[in-house]
Amino acid sequence: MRKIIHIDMDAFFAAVEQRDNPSLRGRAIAVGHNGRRGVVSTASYEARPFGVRSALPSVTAKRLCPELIFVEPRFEAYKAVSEQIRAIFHQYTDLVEPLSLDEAFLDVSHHPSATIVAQEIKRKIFETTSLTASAGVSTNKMLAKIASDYRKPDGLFVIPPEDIESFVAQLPIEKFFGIGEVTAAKMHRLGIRTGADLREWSREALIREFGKAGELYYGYARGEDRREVTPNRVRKSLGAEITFIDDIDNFADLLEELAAVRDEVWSRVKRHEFYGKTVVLKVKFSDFHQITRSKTLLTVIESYDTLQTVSNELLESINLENQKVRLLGLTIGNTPEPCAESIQLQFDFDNL
Ligand code: TTP
Ligand code: MG
Repeated sequence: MRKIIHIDMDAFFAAVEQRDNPSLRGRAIAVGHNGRRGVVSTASYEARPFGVRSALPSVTAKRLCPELIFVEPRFEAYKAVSEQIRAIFHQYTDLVEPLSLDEAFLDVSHHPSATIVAQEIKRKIFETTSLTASAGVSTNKMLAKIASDYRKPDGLFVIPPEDIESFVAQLPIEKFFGIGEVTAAKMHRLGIRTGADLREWSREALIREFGKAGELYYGYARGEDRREVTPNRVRKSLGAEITFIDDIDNFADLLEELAAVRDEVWSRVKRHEFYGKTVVLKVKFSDFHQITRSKTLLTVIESYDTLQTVSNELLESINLENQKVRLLGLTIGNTPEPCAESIQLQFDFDNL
C-alpha cells in the first residue's frame, strides 16, 4: 500500500504578501490587478468570509468587501518560496510531483510514518518561510488531495485505510479531486450527491454518462486511485541531511553521523543514476548558525570511496571548537552539460 502526502500552501500569494508587508497582516487582501478587467488571483483568509476568492472579477470582489486591499502580484517572490518548499520535500523523497507553485504530491511509502513526515514538512516550511501549509495523508493521490483541503488553513488530516470507505461515502461529490463544477452539476442532476450515491452506479453506467472519466469516478467511489506520483523536475542536486536529537560536540561522533548521511546519499545516487562533480557539506550549529563547505572535482563522483574522502575532508576543514552541531547535510550537485531534453523540461517546470 502506498503512502501519499499532498501539501498545499495556505492562501499562498496573499500569505507571502502579508509576510513581506506587516501592514497587510490581519487585513482582507486580494492579490491581483484592481482594474476593470482585473481578477483576483487569491484572497487572504480575512477576505474569504466576504466571498472573495480566486478568479473573481476584482470589481465584484470590491463590492463584496469594500475594505479589500488589492496587492499587485510578485511572481519572483512566490517562485522563491516555491523553490524553498520543494527543497524541503526532496529531503524526504525523490518522488515529488509539483502541481503548481504551492502544492505537490509526495510518495513516502518507504517511510515508517507518513504522518510524521507531513508534520515535519509543515514545521520545516514554517521555519524556513514563516508561512503555513496544509497537509493531507492517505493511500493515494485523490484522497491525499482531499485531505489537505479538509482542515485548511494550517491543517493536517489523515485518512487511514480503515476510514477510507466511510470517509468517501459521506463526501459531497464536488469535493472529489478532478470533479469540477460542470461534472458536479451533471451528477446532481443524476441524483448523485455523495460518494455513497456514486457507489451505487456500475462501471458501465458511469462510462456511458461520463466517457473515460467514468472509470476514474468508479474508483473514486471506492476510495481507489492508482495514479502514481510522477516527478517532473529535472534534478540539479541530490542530498540528505540529519538533525540530531542531542547536539553533538565531538568530531568522532560527527564522523560517524556523516557516514550515515553519506550512505543515504550514495544509495540515492545509485538509485537515480545521478552523478555530479560537487560535494557540499552543510553544518548547522546549536545556535542555528549554518555554514556550507564544498569541493568540486574534475570528474563526476562514481565511487563511494571518493565521496567518503571528500566529505571527510570537508568536515575536517570546519572549525568545530567550542561549537555543538545540530544538523549535518551532504549534497552532490553539478552534473555535466544537460541534454536538450532536460533543458526543455526545465523550461516547462519554470512556467508551472
Ligand atoms: P490555491 O492553492 O488554489 O489557493 P491558495 O493557496 O491561495 O489558498 P488555499 O489556502 O485555499 O490553498 O492556489 C495557489 C496560488 O495560485 C494562489 O495563491 C494564487 C494562484 N492562483 C491564481 O492565480 N488563480 C487561481 O484561479 C487559483 C485557483 C490560484
Ligand atoms: Mg494553496
